[in-house]
This record gives sequence, C-alpha cells and structure tokens, in this order.
Amino acid sequence: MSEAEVVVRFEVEGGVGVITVDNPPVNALGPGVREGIIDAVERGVADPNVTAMVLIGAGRSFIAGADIRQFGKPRPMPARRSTDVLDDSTKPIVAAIHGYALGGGLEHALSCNYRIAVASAKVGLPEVLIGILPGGGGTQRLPRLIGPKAAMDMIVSGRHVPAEEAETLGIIDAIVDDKDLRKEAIRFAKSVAAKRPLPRVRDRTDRIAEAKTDPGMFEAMRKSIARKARNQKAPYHCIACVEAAATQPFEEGLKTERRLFSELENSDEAKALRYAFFAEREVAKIPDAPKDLKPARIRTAAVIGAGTMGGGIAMSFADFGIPVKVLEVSREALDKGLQRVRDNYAISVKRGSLAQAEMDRRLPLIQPVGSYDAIADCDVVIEAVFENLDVKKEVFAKLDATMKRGAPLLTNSSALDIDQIAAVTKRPQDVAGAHFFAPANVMKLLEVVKGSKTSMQTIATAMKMGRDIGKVSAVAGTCDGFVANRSRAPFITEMMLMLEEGALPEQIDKVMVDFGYPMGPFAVNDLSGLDVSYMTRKRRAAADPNYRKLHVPDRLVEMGRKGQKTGAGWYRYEKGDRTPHPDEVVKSVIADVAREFGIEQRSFTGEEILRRLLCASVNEACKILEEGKACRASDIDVMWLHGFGFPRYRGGLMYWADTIGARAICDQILSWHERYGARWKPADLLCEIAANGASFREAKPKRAL
Ligand code: 3H9
Repeated sequence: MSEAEVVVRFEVEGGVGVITVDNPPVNALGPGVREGIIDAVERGVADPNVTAMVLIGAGRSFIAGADIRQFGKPRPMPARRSTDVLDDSTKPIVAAIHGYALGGGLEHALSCNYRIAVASAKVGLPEVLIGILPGGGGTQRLPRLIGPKAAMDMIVSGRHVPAEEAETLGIIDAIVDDKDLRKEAIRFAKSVAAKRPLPRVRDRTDRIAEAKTDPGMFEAMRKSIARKARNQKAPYHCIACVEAAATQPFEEGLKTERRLFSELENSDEAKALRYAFFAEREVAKIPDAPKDLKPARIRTAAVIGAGTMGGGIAMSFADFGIPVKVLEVSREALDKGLQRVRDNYAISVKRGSLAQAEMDRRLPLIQPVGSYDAIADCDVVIEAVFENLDVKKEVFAKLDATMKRGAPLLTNSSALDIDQIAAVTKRPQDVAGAHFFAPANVMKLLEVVKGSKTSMQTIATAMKMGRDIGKVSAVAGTCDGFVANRSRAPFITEMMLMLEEGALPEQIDKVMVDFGYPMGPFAVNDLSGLDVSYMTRKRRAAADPNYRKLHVPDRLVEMGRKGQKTGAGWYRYEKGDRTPHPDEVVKSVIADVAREFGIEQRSFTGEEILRRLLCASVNEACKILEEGKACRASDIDVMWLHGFGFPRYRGGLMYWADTIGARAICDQILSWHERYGARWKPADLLCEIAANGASFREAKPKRAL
C-alpha cells in the first residue's frame, strides 16, 4: 500500500465519492496527502458511478494546513497542485469542515465548489503568524469570495473565524448538524450533483470589484499595522498579495503569491516564528510524566485574596466560564476587590472589547465568600495574599485543614520557596506555585512551580488548569524568582546600571522598542510601579552584603515617584494622559548618583544597550538550566514571549542568543566580567555551549526538575 493511500482514503457511497484525509493528529498536508487528494479526485472524475465528491477530514479536524515541519527544507515541486486539481474537477466537490480548516486546509476548501461546516468549526489563513503567507492560492481565492477588505483582515490578522461568521462572510455555504457530518455532506453533494455551471471561486469577479470603489484600502491597511508589524515582512507581503488579487488576473495573482511566498519561507522572521510555534507545544509537555497521568478537570476554583492579583486571577476563571469563589479577611477588602473586578470589566465594555451581556455572564461566576469552609469543596485553590512567607504559611495551614483531599493548593507567590510553604501542610504533594503575571486576566503566561515534594499529578492538573483558562503554562523549579523573573532580573539590573554610566531611560526604551518590544522597559516599570521591586531590593540588600544597590530607582521611589500612578516615575505624565515625557528631574538624580559614586560617564550605542540587557539574561538562563530549574531552554523562550512581550518574530531570549552565536556571546560576557566583576561571571553551561559550538536553544538542563 502506498503512503498516499494510507493518509487519504477514497470510498464511493450512493454515487458520491468521499475523499477522507486521515493524517493524525490534525490532518496537516504532510507527505502523501496532496498526492492522495489528487489521486482520489482523478478516480472520482473517471468513475461513471460518481456524480459528486466530498472532501472531509478524519479525526478531530478537517485540515490544519501545510505541515509546518516541512518548511525550510527542500521539497520537490509538484507537477500539479492539489488545489488546481480540485478546481479543475468536472464534478462538483463539497468540502465538509469540522474542527479546523486552516492555511492550506482552507485553501483546499476554497478550491472546492461548495463548503459546508458544523457550527463549532473554525476557518482561517493563519500563515502570517508563522511569518509566511497563504501560498496555496488563498490570497487570490479568498478576496474573490468575500471581498478584498474582509479577506485582508483575515489574512493579515491570521485569526480563526467561527463557522457562523464564516457563513455570514460567504466562506461557508451552509452550517449543518454536527451529529453526522459525513452523512450531511453526502446529502448536500447529491443535492448539487446536477447543477451546472460549477461554481468556482477563481472565476468570481463580483466581490473583487469592491477594490475599485475603495482603492485606498491597501495603503490604509499598511498604515494601520505599521506599529505592530514593524521589523516584519510577512504582513506587508500578505497585503501585496490581496492587492494583486484585486488588480491582476487570477493566474498572474497566483504568480505574485508564489514569488512573495518564496521570499518569506526562509526569512529570519519565519524561522523564528516556526520555532516559537513548536516551542509553545513543547512547553506543555511534562518531562518524565507517567503515560497514564490524568490531570483532574477543574470545575470550580477558589482564590484567597481580592487584591489586584487575586481579582485578576478570579477574572481569568470567570472569563472561561469557571465559577470561582474569592475569600478575603474583611468584608471591606472583599467589597473593594470585587468593585475593582467590576470596574475592569466595565472598562472593557466601554472600550468595546467585551459585550455587556458577556460581562453580565461573567460577573456572577465570581462569588465573594468570608470563610475557609465556604471554599472547602472547590477543585483548586490559589492563594494570592501579601508576598510574605509568614502570612502565606498561615493561609496554607488553614487550607490544609479545610480543603477537600487531592485539590491542588497553589500559591501565586512570585519568588518564595514552595517547599517552605508546603512544609506547613500534611500534603506537600498537593502544593505548587501558580505564578500569574500582572495583569493576571490579560497576561498569557502561567508558571507552574514544582516544589521538591510536589506530585506529577498536581503539576499536570495545574498545567491543564492554565490551558483551560487560556494561559500558556510552563513548569519551573522552585528558586528565588523561579524561571521567568529570575532570568529577567539581570536585564533589569543592567538597565538601571547603564543609567549610572551615562545612558538615559528614553534611550534604552527606544532601543528595545526598535528591537520589537511593545513598550520600553522603563515605560513598563512606570506602569507596574517602581515601588513593587523596591521592597525586594531592600530585602536582598539586607541579606547579601555583596548586593549591588540600584541607587537611581531607590531614590526615585523615596522621592515619591512610583510611576504612572503618582504622575511621575522614570518619566513625567500629564494628568489623565499616559504619554511618557522625559524628565529633567530623573536626569539630575542620575547625574547625582554618578557624581557621588565617581562613575565614569560615556555614551552607548543601541547595539551595546541591547546586548548588555539580553546577554545578562542569557547568562542567568544558563545557570537556571544548569540547576535544572527549567525543563528546556525553549521553555524560557516561551516565558519571555508570553510574560515579557519579547518580540515573537525574534523567537525568544535563547533563540536570539543563537542568532548572535555562542562564541560571540561568551566573549562579550567574559569582557564584561573583566570590566564589571562578579555579576558577569559566565555560567559553566554558557562556556560549555561556546566551547562545543552548540546552540543555546537546544541546551538541556543539567539535572531533572
Ligand atoms: C500553510 O498552510 C501554508 C499554506 O498556505 C501552503 C503553502 C504552500 N504542521 O496545537 P496542538 C501538530 S502553513 C505540523 O497542540 P490544538 C502540533 O505540533 C500552516 N504539525 O493542538 C502538535 O504536535 P505534538 C497553516 C502541526 O488542538 C499537534 O499537531 N496552519 C500542525 O491545541 C497538536 O497541535 C497553521 O498555522 C501543522 N500545520 O490546536 C495551523 N498543526 O502533539 C497550526 C498542528 O507533537 N496549528 N500540528 O506537539 C494550529 O494552530 C493548532 O495546532 C490547531 C490545533 C488550532 C490546528
């Protein structure tokens, strides 16, 4: 049996040829699939008993697109494209969609004569998210079907469009009962079997004419994405292709699409984005987890503490339809916390990002309670009280006494030792960290922190809980700051120390924004509050006589400059406006510190600023791997993408380091070690990677978590 026959089946049922793509897990267009489709269509066309055909996917999806693993590798050019063969069929073909029809999957559906779907199906052309463009005719067919504007929106955003919207747009001809899609598709195929001429998307001219009435739409789109798409080519190439669809004949447009696709396939951004795609799938996997491990499903949750973090965590559950109880010590604190949640939802409604009905559905899911007994039956509890070990120990002793057996007892601590918290309970196997990032209802990262006694079951349940509430969950080992914040801490230190040497916040911010961050690190610090890390620095300074104090931020906090909330921090803010203005006061604080400590002043290039910040963190990330606190180097990258706004098209911290090269990074760090002393001592693993010419992103932890 040939490979093509294995991944694509062809059966005739009641005069309808059913072409089933069966290539688990998501029917990607891997080896043999396109050939299988061509073969099946030819059999259907040749068979006099077949009057119509159905293209359908086995398992959980229609077709999720081209096989992403094949990109960047040499591939034989097919003599004929399967999309063309579908298009050229003399008998009608119906695409029957369930699960996902994405990328090449939707392109195959668009090459069929009709498309039906179940209500839960989603369609989209998400190629831009992996740095390429729809290269199977999608940029030419979709605009002909739904108009260039709507097509451009879908192709440039890469979003998944639900079946109902797809039907309104005109992508789907009918939504059918999801009990037996195959049966429905056969019935539909029979109903259109005799209809001629065959509707072909490529022949449509009506919708494409819209571009004539609004020729400025392409330029307007380029302008509207300028900030978000900076440093990237793919979104602009996508627009160029849709413009080609509106201005060129179909075959010419396809040539444009092919040319621009081949420019992107091996671009730096495409490579980095492909890496990020697979790194995000890897991060979900728990190494050494037993095969029969079954994470428990969280149906109800409890949060201890209704502060900013507690409220945000509660919203995260409510946003995904999970009822959550919020416990506070006083009625007043509870009321205040709940009011903040209401206000947050109301802001989203006002901005138009949330429907009022949705807010009304979510709010009642958050139930304020005043006693531990009231949360005893919840499937999970997340403690989000004040960051103080003694306070947390008190809470965990109470949780141990009240919560039902087996419920994960999670702490939202951002730095404290999980083992010490677990030690006050009689069930340390159930205790782990669930480190959300602020604002908890917005930020995607969830660090699941394993203590030395935490069970795999608890980790697996916490990881699944994260996924169920839309987070990207990553496992970390317990240590000060865990993995994400610990790896970022040296970046923060260096950004402050560079000020003392002559750089300015606005200069450093500009370098990082130009690199691709949505905001510069000082502007971010103004948003989160300078006072947040002030106490941590005091604690560290008291504990470690060698601790290098950060005088500039300390002084700003002591002057009452805590960031946006006080109208001034690293920048000055006008009342009611979030625009940062560089401030002479900050300049003079920096100059005072430099003078007092006799620090030599010099100028910095953008390249030096960038390298100094990121290299400091790469070094720390290597130490984290050495200590076995992260499962993989690529997990650290995922944490940087989803926790700190690292530009996705640069892959992540370790991926970036590989683009510079291990030898160059190591030499740079060695020279700073000589100049600045102990804090730049290179990690052993870093030296090893450089000596072996190995890569950072493939570096393995030196011991198990
Ligand atoms: C394209 O189509 C180009 C065309 O224009 C033609 C050009 C000529 N390839 O995400 P999950 C794997 S570009 C290879 O955990 P979910 C994935 O790695 C493509 N593998 O499931 C994972 O493997 P493992 C355009 C793929 O239910 C497993 O499937 N299409 C692909 O949470 C399960 O994945 C896209 O960009 C693939 N295309 O989400 C869609 N897709 O178990 C990309 C998945 O070993 N895919 N895998 O870790 C997705 O967005 C999600 O996977 C999907 C399912 C929404 C489909």
